[in-house]
Amino acid sequence: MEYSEGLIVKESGGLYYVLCKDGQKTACRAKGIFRHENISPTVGDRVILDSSDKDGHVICGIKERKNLLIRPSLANLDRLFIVIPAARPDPDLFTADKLSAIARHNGIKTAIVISKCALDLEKAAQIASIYNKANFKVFVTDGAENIGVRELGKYIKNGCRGEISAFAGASGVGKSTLMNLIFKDTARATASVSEKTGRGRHTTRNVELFETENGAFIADTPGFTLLDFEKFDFFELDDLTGAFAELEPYITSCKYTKCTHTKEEGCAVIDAVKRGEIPPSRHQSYIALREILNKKHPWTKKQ
Ligand SMILES: Nc1nc2c(ncn2[C@@H]2O[C@H](COP(=O)(O)OP(=O)(O)OP(=O)(O)O)[C@@H](O)[C@H]2O)c(=O)[nH]1
Ligand SMILES: [Mg+2]
Ligand SMILES: [Zn+2]
Repeated sequence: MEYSEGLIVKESGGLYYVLCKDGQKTACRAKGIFRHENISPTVGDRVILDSSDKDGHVICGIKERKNLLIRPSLANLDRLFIVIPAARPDPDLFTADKLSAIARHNGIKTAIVISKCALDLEKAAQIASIYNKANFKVFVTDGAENIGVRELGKYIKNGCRGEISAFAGASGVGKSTLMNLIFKDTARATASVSEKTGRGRHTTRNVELFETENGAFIADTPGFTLLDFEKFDFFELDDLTGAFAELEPYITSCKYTKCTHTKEEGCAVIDAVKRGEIPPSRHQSYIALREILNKKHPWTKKQ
């Protein structure tokens, strides 16, 4: 038998595109055993290939994962760039907050990218101030007007070396546009042109990892509208407070041991919201998620 190692950079129609150590990209299938074990090889997985199979290269092993996201579907992610538009479509902060909570729960660093800022500069500044206050690294960009694109590109090229990063966010927020502008020297530009739909939009269909010239991997991902905490087990109610980093110091210092930090008089978190130290929208997202998770497993509900 002959084995080699590689990184899954794309999956399409049951075919995996694996970047091998020698720099070659090969298309291969996965051994049936994964289906039995209910494991799907995923973009970002480091895999073992058996090249002696009669069908050519076959994925026969998946190396231990650091993490696995369902949406976007990615393994071993180090960093997530959450893209929120200033307008068109309307910014959806709750979805962004859900995504940031899932990332934090999985040990993934996050940054916020505000896109299409020129469409509504005031809104862009307002969103930027929310996430700055919540201690996120924030980039304000506009692909059409070429604002902030170089700075974001520099950050990825210099700061994300040896990492796997991804752009994520709702459909149409401008993820692929930013990718194309930042990595115009990669295969990305041609890839997106061929993904045109009948309506002439470049809707991204597959998660795909691209390697920058200095060894950072970054994924463009399909947009989504739903991060359904009722349907998927992203994390449990007990994990919620840890998923909102800026709440943690206040939660630790809250004088009530059984506090839910949602409405209690004298709660340290609520006082911080009132003083303007915690953005209200972030606290609202925390409360909304708490309600969903609380309802989900009523039998484990604390009295
Ligand atoms: N005005 C303006 N339009 C933009 C900007 N960035 C992207 N667009 C437009 O917004 C639309 C969607 O952009 P995409 O880059 O395809 O968005 P996406 O996030 O990749 O969308 P999905 O692949 O469906 O998830 C396209 O028509 C772009 O031309 C921007 O900065 N300003
Ligand atoms: Mg896209
Ligand atoms: Zn409290």
